[in-house]
Amino acid sequence: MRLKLIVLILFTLYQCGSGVDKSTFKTCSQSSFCRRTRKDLPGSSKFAVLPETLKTSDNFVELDLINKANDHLFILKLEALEDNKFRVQIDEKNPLKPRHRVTDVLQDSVKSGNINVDTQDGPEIVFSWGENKAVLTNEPFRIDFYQKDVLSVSVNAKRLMRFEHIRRKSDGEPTEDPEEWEEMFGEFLDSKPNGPEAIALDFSFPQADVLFGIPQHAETFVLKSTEGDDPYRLYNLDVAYYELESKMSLYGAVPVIYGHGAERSAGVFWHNAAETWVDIWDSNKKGVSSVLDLLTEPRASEPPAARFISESGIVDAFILLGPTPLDAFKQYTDLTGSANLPQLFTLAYHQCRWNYDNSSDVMDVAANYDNYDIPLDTMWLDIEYTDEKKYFTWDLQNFPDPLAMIKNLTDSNRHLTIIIDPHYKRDDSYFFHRECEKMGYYTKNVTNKDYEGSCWPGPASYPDFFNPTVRSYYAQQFPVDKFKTTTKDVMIWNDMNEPSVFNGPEKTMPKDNIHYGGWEHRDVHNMFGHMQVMGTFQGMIERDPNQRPFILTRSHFAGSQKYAIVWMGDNTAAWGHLKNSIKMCLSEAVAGFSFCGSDVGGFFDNPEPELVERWYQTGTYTPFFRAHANQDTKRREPWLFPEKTRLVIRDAVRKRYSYLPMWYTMFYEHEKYGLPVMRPLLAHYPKDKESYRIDTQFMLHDLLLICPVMDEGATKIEVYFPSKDGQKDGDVWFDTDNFQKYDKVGYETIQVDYKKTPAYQRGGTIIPKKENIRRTSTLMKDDPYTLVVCLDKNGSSKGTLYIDDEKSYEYRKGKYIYEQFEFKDNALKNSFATTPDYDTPSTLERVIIAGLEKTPKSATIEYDGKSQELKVVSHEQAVAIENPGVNIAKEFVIKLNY
Ligand code: MIG
Repeated sequence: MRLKLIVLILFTLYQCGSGVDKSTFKTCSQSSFCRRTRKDLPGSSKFAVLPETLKTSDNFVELDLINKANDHLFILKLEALEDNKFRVQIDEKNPLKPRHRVTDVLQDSVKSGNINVDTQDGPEIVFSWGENKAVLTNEPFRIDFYQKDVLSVSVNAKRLMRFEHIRRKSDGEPTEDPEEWEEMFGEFLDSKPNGPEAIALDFSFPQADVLFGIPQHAETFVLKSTEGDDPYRLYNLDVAYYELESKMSLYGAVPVIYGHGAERSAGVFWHNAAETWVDIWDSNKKGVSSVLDLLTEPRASEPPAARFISESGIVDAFILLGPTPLDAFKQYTDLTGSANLPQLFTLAYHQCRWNYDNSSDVMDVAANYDNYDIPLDTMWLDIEYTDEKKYFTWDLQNFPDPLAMIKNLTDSNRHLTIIIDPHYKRDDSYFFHRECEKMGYYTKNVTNKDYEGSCWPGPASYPDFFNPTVRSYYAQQFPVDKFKTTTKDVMIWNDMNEPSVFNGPEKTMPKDNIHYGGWEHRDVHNMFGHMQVMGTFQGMIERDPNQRPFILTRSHFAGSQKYAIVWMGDNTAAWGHLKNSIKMCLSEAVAGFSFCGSDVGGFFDNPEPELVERWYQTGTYTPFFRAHANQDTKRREPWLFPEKTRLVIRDAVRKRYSYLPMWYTMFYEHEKYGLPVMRPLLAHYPKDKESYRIDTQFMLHDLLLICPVMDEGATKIEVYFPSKDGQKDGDVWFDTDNFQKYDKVGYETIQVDYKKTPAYQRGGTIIPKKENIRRTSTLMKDDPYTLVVCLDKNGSSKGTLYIDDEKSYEYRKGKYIYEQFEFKDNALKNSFATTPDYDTPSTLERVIIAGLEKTPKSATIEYDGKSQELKVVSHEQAVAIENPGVNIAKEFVIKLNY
């Protein structure tokens, strides 16, 4: 009883108020290492390279680096990597004890290549690899990276490097900050047994106008200057009621940043999992923004720059030299991986709520989707399905027969996703706890006892997912002979894995907790969730080796995209949060997380119908499309709204389903090529400076330009059509609703009634769709395809289509169809890079062509040596070639007849 009360109080505190509780979380000045590092000012650096120590091997070079203020020695290791990448590592030469190095993030395929030493006498050493050059200045230490002779990234140009060597307290080295050896935050003591061990380094981007990246923040896509403000923080935290336009940390932390300008993009991946703060100096090349700017002297032009400040670990920075934005994004996924092709149904529509109360609630909601003719693929269960928040158990009162309930869903081709959190109830009657305690699987506190925190179940402990044995033990819980109340169709949601600890400092684990290998939580905090999702992934593979796992995770780090997808956590039902969801997903996408979305409708509070309508319409075009709501909100399934709203929701969801072949193809290409699915405009229009700061529009691949309506009461919006050359040369665009053509660059006012979501297909592309919408995506598997051909200014276009069994790993053995389409000289042709090795009954049902100058009289299809006349139906702004009927995996040509 007492326990329930405490949980209730904590919970109420958590839920109360509708604003973030800033006092729960540190500012930079409340964090000793951030505070003292921030006192370093640009100017002089104490670090110098000792050129006579140069050691070369085939794949890397090493040099000693000295801190002239105290003669402490470091090793600088330089490695050239394939495809315009470079790695810079700095560690102590003779550390008192080893410093933490991140593992479990980099792809095995990351290999160093040949590096040449071009010059080594004099004040500089010049290295080259491929088309690139690195110029190392010995004193003060600095490295300039040139891509094809263009200076693209400079390291330590602002002279802000800091490297606190590990020391003994008894050595009494001079202190810079009273809290170097022990730190208080409110009532929380951080014992800091290693003392000060922070590192910092700055990176300048001479070619850039804007910087972006380092999710997860509720901020604009383009990063803002941090002068006079706190740095952006990367420290995974559970922040309820998070505010917009804030540099505070949220649930995920991905330390990759990009600089972009008209000629070039470059990036830096800061491979460090400790708490990190990032200072931003933005470009002062930007235009005049106020009268004051006109009156004041312009500052000397300094390129945009970023300083990474981490509490511990080593300097391990990957320099990504682009030169295009897409090159840089690809270089990042070369290092950290790209998402596996998801099962197709996961790209369809999901319904969640905290909570569906019992089995009949779940089944009723699913049935109502059928009654109201709205497609749905997945129902979700939040924490209340468990027996007293003991994960891997069920509340058998409310869910008396989970298998029957799951069967009810799967019989109608649906799935269930359930939540599994990383905190485990300290209850001796709970097998998972008993076993973890007995086997020593829990994360330890500073006195090396099992760490005990508080979360949903009350007193709880946290498996040490960093330990491979613990991960295997956790993974073993998933197979259905163990987790008997589930089936192989059940997917997994990992929440609260920052980790969230109700009674911990900043609502997370103390930094002096101890993980596998003796590392402090401080060293690895940002990876805790990453290690859990590795375990979940392993468990789902052990459950069914031939089914692609689907995992939603709240906490994430660089590389988590290989295992799980992400969302924006506890957003609010407010217009600003709708807009924010696009900005945040764009930042996630360039940091490897293409499969991303926000709680449709907003988690906290009750949305007005109009907001719900606009959120669903936006959700049509965001990769992860899930409605979700907090416990104390009104029920808000689509049929609980007025009919108008319900029909808007229905249209939005059905539109999503019509585009599923495109989504699936994009995600196949994401796995194959490592490029984001959701893209900022600058990815394709790098020279268009106006487009850089636009983060309320986005592109899907290079196919669609999406301009969702995200303002209350809007009757029109300003759509920006980007330019290819930074001036007047643009693409042509076709409104996806009616194929109206826009051949223009710049802003255009578009009228939007409540039904309208401006979305434009780029001229020059071909998009595969399915137009018979059914109750679930699985039912549409063998349905026929429609190809939407939008012509460019030369009357041609290209596209792709990917098909497989939508579920298994057979595609890795070649069981798939990957098809190219090309329209030119009045004919549409397909071709296959590899012979299709998957049988599909799907045919081609229709070809829509927009942008033709004249309407053809008819069309002729040729395949299998036969030819057949086809009917062409003329619509206002496009023509439709009806029923070609050819199997989609056959080679064909369709010619237009005039
Ligand atoms: O502290 O599981 O972001 O989606 O409904 C709240 C209950 C815990 C936070 C997640 C939210 C989920 C909720 N969880």
